[in-house]
Amino acid sequence: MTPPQHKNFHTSNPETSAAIDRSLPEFAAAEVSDEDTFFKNHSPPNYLPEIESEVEEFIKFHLNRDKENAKIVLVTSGGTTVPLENNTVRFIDNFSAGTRGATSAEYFLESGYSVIFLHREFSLLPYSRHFSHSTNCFLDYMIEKDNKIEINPKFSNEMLKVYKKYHKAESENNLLLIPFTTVNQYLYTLKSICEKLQILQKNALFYLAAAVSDFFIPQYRLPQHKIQSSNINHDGELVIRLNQVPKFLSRLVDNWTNTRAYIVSFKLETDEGILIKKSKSALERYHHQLVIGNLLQTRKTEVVFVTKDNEDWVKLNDEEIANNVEIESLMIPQVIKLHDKWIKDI
Ligand code: 9Z3
Repeated sequence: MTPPQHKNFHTSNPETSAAIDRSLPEFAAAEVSDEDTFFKNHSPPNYLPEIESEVEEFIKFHLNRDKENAKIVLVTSGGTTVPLENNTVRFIDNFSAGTRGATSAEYFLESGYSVIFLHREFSLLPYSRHFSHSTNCFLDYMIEKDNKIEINPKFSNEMLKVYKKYHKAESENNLLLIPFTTVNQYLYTLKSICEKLQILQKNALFYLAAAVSDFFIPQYRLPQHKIQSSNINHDGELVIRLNQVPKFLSRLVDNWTNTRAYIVSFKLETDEGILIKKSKSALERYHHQLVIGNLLQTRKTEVVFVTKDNEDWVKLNDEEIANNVEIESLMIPQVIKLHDKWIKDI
């Protein structure tokens, strides 16, 4: 079976239709604390139907290949933006480069999972991450020889290793890249992919590593045009009011996914003293299977797996750190072990 050809979507430019759309009703200062209200009051990205059919095709392809054993993981990755204007000149963003998501996706692929990679456009991608965001210009990986361009022999061994893995994933149609930029695009696309994956039941795994904004400006309050520097108050300040992004995880667990799916969320903190407590309370609140806690400062060398009964730290030792071992190479086998146990027991 020939793998389907994927289209390229761009999510980073504001949708011009949305940018001039004032037809959305002026909602009475709606309390956007609830997920249903969010979806009622915000329009879906206009490219969503195309993404939905790509996702459907991808799932169909894998079910046709091996109905009983096809395992698909949805990996979310990178930060979401919060536009401050409808015709977006400025937006709020966060630190996430998508390292966790892109690296984890590679280890899932190596372990036989197919991956839907829902990522912030232009953040790190599986495989190309090894070269795309280095401090080298990509042309530094090349040399000119006899008026032809070649890979610099200095890098060719490393590149060949990565290329082989990339080529395997591509030629076997095991990796589907789906982009987002804004928090609205993220939530709509996430909901849609979750619903499509219900058919996989317990063979579906959700690995939610994206750093999703907690606050946003609802569409009914978003200024149409660029905020002017004259928009200041008496104290010379620009005041921006942000609403809370709905806690989508409860809907994801209770409604969007099949109750048999295995769901992993991440908890990010900066204060060591509250990491475990907050991870546990997320687990109790949303009733999913695993929370992986991490601190901003140490996220590349240690994480904690919090389940109903356990707290297990996964840490790189000094030798592993010196040898540039990626913590995801230890995390993903653990996640897979938990997913396998779930599949067996449920
Ligand atoms: C994470 O905690 C990820 O591990 C990181 C990865 C974002 C820290 P990088 O992209 O960083 O490798 O630079 N992701 C989840 C963060 C998050 O927003 N979690 C929510 C929360 O903490 C729950 S869904 O409240």
